Formats: sequence, structure tokens, C-alpha cells
Amino acid sequence: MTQPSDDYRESGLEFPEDFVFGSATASYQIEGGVTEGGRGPSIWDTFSHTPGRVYGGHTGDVACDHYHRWESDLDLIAELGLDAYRFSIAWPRIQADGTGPANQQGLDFYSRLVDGLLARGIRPVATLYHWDLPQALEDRGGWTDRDTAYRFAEYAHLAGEALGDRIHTWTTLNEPWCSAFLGYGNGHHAPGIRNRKASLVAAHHLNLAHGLGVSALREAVRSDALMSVTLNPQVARGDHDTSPEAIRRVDAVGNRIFTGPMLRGEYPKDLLEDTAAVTDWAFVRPGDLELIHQPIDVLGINYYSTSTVRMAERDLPISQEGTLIPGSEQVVEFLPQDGPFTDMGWNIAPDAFEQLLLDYQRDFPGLPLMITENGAAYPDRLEDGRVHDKARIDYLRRHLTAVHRAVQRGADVQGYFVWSLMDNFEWAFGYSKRFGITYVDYETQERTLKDSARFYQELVRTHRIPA
Ligand code: IFM
Repeated sequence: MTQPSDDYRESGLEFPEDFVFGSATASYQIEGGVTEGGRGPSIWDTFSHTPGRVYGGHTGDVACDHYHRWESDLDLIAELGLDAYRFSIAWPRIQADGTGPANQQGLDFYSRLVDGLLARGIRPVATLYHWDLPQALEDRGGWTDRDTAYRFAEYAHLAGEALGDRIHTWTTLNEPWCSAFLGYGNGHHAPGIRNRKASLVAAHHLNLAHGLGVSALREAVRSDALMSVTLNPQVARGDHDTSPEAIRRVDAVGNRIFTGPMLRGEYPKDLLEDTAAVTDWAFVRPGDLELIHQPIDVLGINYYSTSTVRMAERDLPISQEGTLIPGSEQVVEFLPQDGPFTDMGWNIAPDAFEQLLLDYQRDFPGLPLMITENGAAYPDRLEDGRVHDKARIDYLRRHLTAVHRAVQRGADVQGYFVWSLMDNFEWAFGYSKRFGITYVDYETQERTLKDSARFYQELVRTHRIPA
């Protein structure tokens, strides 16, 4: 018997017949048309138009112009032979300022998109929130305002009523960790707020939005539609004496802050203890956990890389009876990692991906998993009409091998969506990072399938990892 390779570079491995292969995108990253069809401004319009926030001053104003090119983009998906397409709905297209009746033009855009997918035999998988919060709601506090969760439920209901007869799987939120901690914690993402307590408040209101959203959808959509949320588990590792404690802390504030309430109906005790100096969590009201803890049918997992951690002492002045005295606190330290790295500087660790899937399967038995994103950015070059993105193929091969091994070892992984269908607006990095399996020339908007797209097309056709 041949031994599995240590580097995860396998070929020929066969996926189950009903394993779903798809690709994913998100509204603000591809659509453009930001002032068309009655769309209101989102926090990403504001953020990207604020000097210094996004690389090169790039914005999503035009992006991949998908708002106008959606039909040919669907043809591309069909050409690749994909089973499913994961897209997100821009909330400010449905409710320009986040409240009130639906904007029919916005609903019509997504309705045409969904019909176009179905006509091509592609399963529609819709995410309700992939970070483009209506700016008007941010002006009232955004995710730090409890009311935003209720507005989200209203929006979910409107989207469900209009599209619920045709969407196969609904995802409430994409990566709430990013919304809470990059949006309100370190300010790297819109709305650009830096406040530790605000990030925890936002996390709770995102959890509440998820639960209320699932309930609102269930009332509006067909009974066999699947309910889901997509998380991006923080995979921390390390072999220092203090690494286990650092890993526990990262897991608490990075993962169990969402899986606890959503999947178990409680916030983990250690999370509340770890964050006691920042907040007493009084914003969690009686009954909230029941509202959040709604049954879901599938858990979306986005995975790219890992981090290496240990505990460290950080000097800081401690306040005692009005005076500041020197002191220190124990904090998680993120250490430099071994390569190889992608163009994002993210390390490549398919072994951690396999383990993550097995861990989630063990921790949440009976809940199927879907890989809703996985992929890599590389500095691709278009030469003579081709993009020879060998490094991306290598990344995909290794991560598909990891998924295959997890499935072999008992994980109920039902499918895999590559990130992304095409190059797009990579948030604070603008257009400087290319994640697509399709190359986008932003001058002409011409799309060119990269070699990785051909690799993926072959995988989808044969259900085997190509040689
Ligand atoms: O581009 C993002 C996507 O919007 C969310 N998940 C991670 C991707 C790569 O950074």
C-alpha cells in the first residue's frame, strides 16, 4: 500500500459522487454599480473612499463590473462545470438605508442572477451578509447597536420572501470574526473602529443577528432550504511551554465566541473570564442565547492558514485608585511562522486544515460541514493570453488532499468552494492581491481562465484530483 505523502501533494484521489464543487464571491468585491438600481452606500463605500484606508485608494465602485456582466460570469461558471455558486446579497441593494420596504430593483437583480444559475443547472448558495452594512445603520452604531440585529432579521425576511423559493442554501453571516474584530477591534476593515469592548459587543450582536436571521428565513423560505453560517476558524498552534494557554485564549475569543452561542446556546465560561477586564457582558440580555441558538443544517468553514502563538508579558500602566503604576499583563503573542507563504504572507498548512475538519466533526457531531472558502493569492501575470499559476494549483492540490483525508477519516464534509471565481477587490489590499482562478484585467474587464481554473474544471469533471 502506498503511504500518503507528508506534503499533501496527492493526485488521483477520488471524491464521493455527491460531493459538491463550487466557487465563491462576495457582492462588494465583484459587483461595482454602487450607485445603480437604488443601492445605498455601505460601510465599505465610506471606508474605501477614506484616504489611507485601502491600498492605493482602491474602491469597489467598479470592481469586476459583475453588476453588468453577471450573465457572462454565469456562463464562465457553467463552462467550469461547477455544481454550485456561492454569492452574497448586498444588503444596501435591498434596503438602501437598512430599514423599510424592499427595493424592488435590488431584489430583481438577485432574482435574475438566481434564475440564471438555475437555468444553467448551478445550485445557488446565498450569503446575506458579507460585510457591506448599510452606512445608515453604521451611523446609528452599526454592529455595536443591538437594533442592527433586528434590522438584519427584517432584511433576511425580505430576501427570503423574494428568493426563498429558489435558493438551496442560505448563509446568514460570512466570517463574523472579521466583522467584529477587524471592523471594530483593530480597525483594519470597515467601519475602521479600534475598541476592544466594541468588538465584543459587535460579536454578540452578530450572533443575535444570525439567530434572528435564521428564524426570519425559516418563516419565509421553502421548507427544504438549508440554513447555515460561515465561520473562519482561527487555527493557532505552537510548541512553547505557554502555547497551550495561548491557543486556548485564541480559540475562546476567535472561535467559541461564535460556536458557543450559535451551536450550544452559551458563551464559554473561559471567554467571559478572559475578557472580564474589558466588559462584564451586560449587553447579553435574558433570552438572547435562546434566540441565537437556532438549529442549522450545515456549517460553512473558510480556511486559509494558521498562526503560531505563545503567552508573553506586556508592560502597561495599571490604574490603582486613580494613579497609574507600572504593571504588566499576560497577552497572546503571535510569532513569525515558517513558510511557504502565499502573496498575503499567509503560511501554507494543509495538515492543520485536515485536523480542523476532524476537530469540528468531533465537537459538533451530526452537523455537516461545507468548505465555503479556500484558496490563495499569488502575483499572477497574464502572458500570451495564459496565466500559469502553478503555485495556486499546488495550494489547491494540497488543500483538496487535506479535505479528502478528513473525509476518509470520517468528517462529513459535503463540498468545497474555491475562493474565488475571479480576481476581485481584496478589502484593505484593494486590487493588489489576486485570489481568482479567473484572471481579471481591470482596464478592460476581460476575464481569462488561469491554469488553476483548468485544473479545477478537470477536478469537477472527474471528481479526482488531477495529476
Ligand atoms: O476575500 C476574502 C473574503 O471576502 C472572505 N474570506 C477571506 C477572503 C481572502 O482574504
